[in-house]
Amino acid sequence: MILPNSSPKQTQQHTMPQHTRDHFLDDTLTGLLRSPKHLPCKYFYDQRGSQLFDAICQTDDYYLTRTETQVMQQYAAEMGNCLGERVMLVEFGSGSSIKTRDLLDHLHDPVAYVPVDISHAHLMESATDIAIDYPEIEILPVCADFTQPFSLPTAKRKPSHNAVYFPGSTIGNFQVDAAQRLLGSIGKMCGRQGGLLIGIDLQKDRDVLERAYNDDEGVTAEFNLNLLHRMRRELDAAIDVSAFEHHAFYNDRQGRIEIYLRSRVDQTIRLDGHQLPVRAGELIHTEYSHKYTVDGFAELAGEVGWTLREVWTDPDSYFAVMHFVIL
Ligand code: AVJ
Repeated sequence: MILPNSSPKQTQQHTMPQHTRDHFLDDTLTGLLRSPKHLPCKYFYDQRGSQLFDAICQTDDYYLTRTETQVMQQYAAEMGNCLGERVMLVEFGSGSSIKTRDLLDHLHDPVAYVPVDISHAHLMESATDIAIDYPEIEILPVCADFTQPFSLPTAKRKPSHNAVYFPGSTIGNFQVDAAQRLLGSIGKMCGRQGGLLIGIDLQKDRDVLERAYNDDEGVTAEFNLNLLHRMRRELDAAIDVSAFEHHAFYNDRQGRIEIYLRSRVDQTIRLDGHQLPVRAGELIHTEYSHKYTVDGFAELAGEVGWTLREVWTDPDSYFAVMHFVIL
């Protein structure tokens, strides 16, 4: 991978992905030996999974990305002002970095942009695209699993402060206690004067939520099932993928969408010498997507040191982008 040489300011930096085959195998085995069975959603995002996620974002039913993008476009200038001068902007789960552009366009003399993503191919592709379009910003891609500690790269110029941009309501994938721990460690990583600009999917009508995770075109189902295909591809697992189906619903007591793979038949998954029986109708949990209220999320973040500065939402209040600071 060669980054374009349009500016001497640009450097390339990327560590190897933390997600070796061994981690995938370990986590998969551990999850399938548990009862109820579970597979971590972070493994959705291989190359195919990342493509499928982008396709989900294009469906009519999945309102999140579209709505968040609208909010970003409408309020990017205000957000840029809030983030302040000479920021080093670190993006968690940068994916294809589409929404980032609105923000980058409105930052004031940014010192560096650090996209962090688990998918190496996706990361380098989008970092290259950004580097072409923003030759004046130092781009420092980091391939990492942001649920694990990683160190920030050093920019050539000294930033006045660090800010994390965490879009996409990805924080919703974490259980509430884990989400809070992650928010706390983001605070530590940012340090003094740290900032956090985070996208949050808000609680709303059940029908709207459930349609978003059961889209008409079946892309979300394909995305979920890709995890099993990936196990076959990368771990040589023996699975009858065609006997599994996508199952997603809103749990309003917990305020979250819950996503499962359900086997239609009794079958045995063979993985790394293990035989893992799956009963007909049994569910394998793959993902939670928590939905918050603005106040509820502000309280959660407040408990680990973040002070809410500003909130931007769409007219239907489907999605919020919230700006926090460390005082
Ligand atoms: C990428 C975490 C925001 O929870 O809505 C989309 C992932 N899963 N459809 C979400 C997802 C199923 C998505 N996030």
